[in-house]
Amino acid sequence: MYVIPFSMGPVGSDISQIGIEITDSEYVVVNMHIMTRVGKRVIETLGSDGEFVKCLHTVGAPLKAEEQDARWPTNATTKYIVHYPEDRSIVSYGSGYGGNALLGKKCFALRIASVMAKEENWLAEHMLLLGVESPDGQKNYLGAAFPSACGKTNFAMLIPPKALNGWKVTTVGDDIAWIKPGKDGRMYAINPEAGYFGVAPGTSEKTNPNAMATIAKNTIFTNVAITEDNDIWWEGMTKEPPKNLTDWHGKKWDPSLGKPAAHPNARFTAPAYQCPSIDSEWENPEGVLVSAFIFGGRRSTTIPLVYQSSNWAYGVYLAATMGSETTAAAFGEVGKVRRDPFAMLPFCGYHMGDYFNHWLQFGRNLQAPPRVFGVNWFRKDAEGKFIWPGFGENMRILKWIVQKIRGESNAVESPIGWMPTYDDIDWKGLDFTPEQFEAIMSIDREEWKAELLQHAELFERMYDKLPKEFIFMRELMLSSLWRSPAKWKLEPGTVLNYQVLKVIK
Ligand code: TSX
Ligand code: MN
Repeated sequence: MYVIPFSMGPVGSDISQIGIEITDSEYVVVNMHIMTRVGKRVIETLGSDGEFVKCLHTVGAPLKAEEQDARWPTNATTKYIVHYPEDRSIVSYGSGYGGNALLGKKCFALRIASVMAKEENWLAEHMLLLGVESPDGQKNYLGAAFPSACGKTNFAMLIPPKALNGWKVTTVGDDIAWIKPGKDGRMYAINPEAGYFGVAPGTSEKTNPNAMATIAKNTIFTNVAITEDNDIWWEGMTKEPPKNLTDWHGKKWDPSLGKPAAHPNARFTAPAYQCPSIDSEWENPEGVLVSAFIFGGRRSTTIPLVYQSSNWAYGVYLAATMGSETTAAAFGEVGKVRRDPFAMLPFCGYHMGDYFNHWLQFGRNLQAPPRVFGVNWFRKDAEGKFIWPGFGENMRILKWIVQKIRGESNAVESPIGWMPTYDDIDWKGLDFTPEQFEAIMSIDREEWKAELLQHAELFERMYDKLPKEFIFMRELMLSSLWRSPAKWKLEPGTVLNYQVLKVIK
């Protein structure tokens, strides 16, 4: 067995927490050394209060030879991933899969930490953290939560289009944020991790050049395909697969069988500091000041490209009702909206209703709660084609968001919150027409009535603990929808009647 003392967060930071994992897996040892801060310096910090999260992991009892999986370092048929928030411990049996074996990540930094956070008045969130710098050198940090398969790592490492000269995005984290209130009544966040455990398929020079640079060395690849010259490959890395691949099972890959060469959930484990866009403050023990949250899912209809909630409570509502359309047949019916509140459904260590109340109260206690935005990069046209180019072009939306929180950009009131008009977005270097903008921003009354019915369905499932604010916010939205045009549109240049308030710093 191996004993791994690790710190989630910079060693010695007030926001950081310590864990000790005992495991029988070498795979876990090497991955933990990249994903967390490991070693003697962790044990030395432990002295102050002696508190740590106890993590026990085994891949389990060996199976008969014919039952063995060729690649995954797991041996058992039954898995038990058990969390004990009361005594801050985790026991994981029978799985070598990252989320079940690298116990600092989902088990500790989200499931156990979310319980600690509730008790101690902070937040442990399934969020990326990024910095946005404008040409004048001003910088804002944002947290963003998306369900899986929405491109969180790509967004965290976004490279702005050339035409948006001088705008820069920096990466603090791509998966988890721990957020504490500062003495100044604002929110400060750290990335408790030290590396990226990213999904490999789909990652390429086109979709995420910063990730490709990050994984150029010192990286562990899990369940990828191997090329003739012992390099790695996965679906989406290049347009055409190289010849003579070895698949993730270690067998010669036959493309004619229609099966992927790399496992769809193949991973890279890479040190965060190798990312070209890593933020200068990413290891600041005080954390970074968070001025906004972004929430979004994969939705082909209904949800507009971007909108801002009118206040904190609506922001919590927006995040609580977030959903994503299923893309893989493995998750049941394709194209159905699955609600994933705050992208935390699999990761919250206690009742979701209590969690919503914690968020509502957390914002109420702050002098200046962050602004809250909803986004949807995935709306489709009548032909089923994505309307929005996405990826680096998302910088145009980020620019509007950041200027909005600074009091430098405009918005109009819609039935669901504040929205930019066509004229409020910087279109330099992109051919995107007002008609396309309307197609991606309009609010369809019938679609939204159906949406709100689904919210009611979600609320029913947690009825006894649901914040009563949600009932009234839903009701208010419903009545504004009923009384607005059937197809609510943004009229460019004609409805700019809302005064922009300068935020007092
Ligand atoms: O990560 C994505 N982002 C965020 C990037 C910062 N993806 C990939 C999702 C799977 C992990 C996206 N896919 C995004 C996006 O903004 N948008 C889309 C949809 C899309 C896909 C392809 C094209 C346009 C939109 N265009 C062409 O392929 C040419
Ligand atoms: Mn995640």
